[in-house]
Amino acid sequence: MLERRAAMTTLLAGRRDDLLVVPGLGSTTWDLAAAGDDDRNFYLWGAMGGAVMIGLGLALAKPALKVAVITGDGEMLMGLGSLATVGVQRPQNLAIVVFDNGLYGETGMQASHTQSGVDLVAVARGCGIEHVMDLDDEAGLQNLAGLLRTFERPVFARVKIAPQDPPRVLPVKDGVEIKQRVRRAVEKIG
Ligand SMILES: Cc1ncc(C[n+]2csc(CCOP(=O)(O)OP(=O)(O)O)c2C)c(N)n1
Ligand SMILES: [Mg+2]
Repeated sequence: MLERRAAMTTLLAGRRDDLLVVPGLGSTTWDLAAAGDDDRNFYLWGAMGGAVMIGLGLALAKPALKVAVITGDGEMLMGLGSLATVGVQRPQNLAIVVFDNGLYGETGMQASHTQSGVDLVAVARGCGIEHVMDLDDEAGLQNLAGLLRTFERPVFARVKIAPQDPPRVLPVKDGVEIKQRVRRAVEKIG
């Protein structure tokens, strides 16, 4: 199992270039802010279940970007149907990374369905996402970090995350400001 803050830092270490990140609401947003604030971070403060759809829209609208949705298992479970749409649309520039702690962490560590046998990697594969990864160690994480800079077809990765609740690092909360920052970043990339 991996520590969430270290995992996020590893995934974003080095040059990000054209990589836009859409975190899920709650813990992955705090993890992303802790790894370093950046205009290329499209923080979601709400919209549980919407991260993959938002990432898909960005990826389709801006083919020059690479978009990584990095979300939690609870958030992914709420938006499970989005994986079917990704499987059908096959965006070449969308990667989905799920930090799976088997918990609804932000709301008090209640057990999620991934603790009871729901296999998100199998769901993604069943939806037609061919490039899937299931990882729980540093080597796998390094591999995924490299892939996030180079992938050219949809990717789904489940990252097994230890049940921790580190102190929150809160990014900017104003929705208009977040939107404008991301727009600025996207315009720079092309
Ligand atoms: C529609 C909706 N239902 C419930 C919530 C409350 N809520 C916020 S975060 C969260 C848990 C998210 O769990 P997960 O995505 O696994 O993230 P973790 O904190 O475990 O990394 C819940 C239930 C919400 N914000 N919106
Ligand atoms: Mg979780």
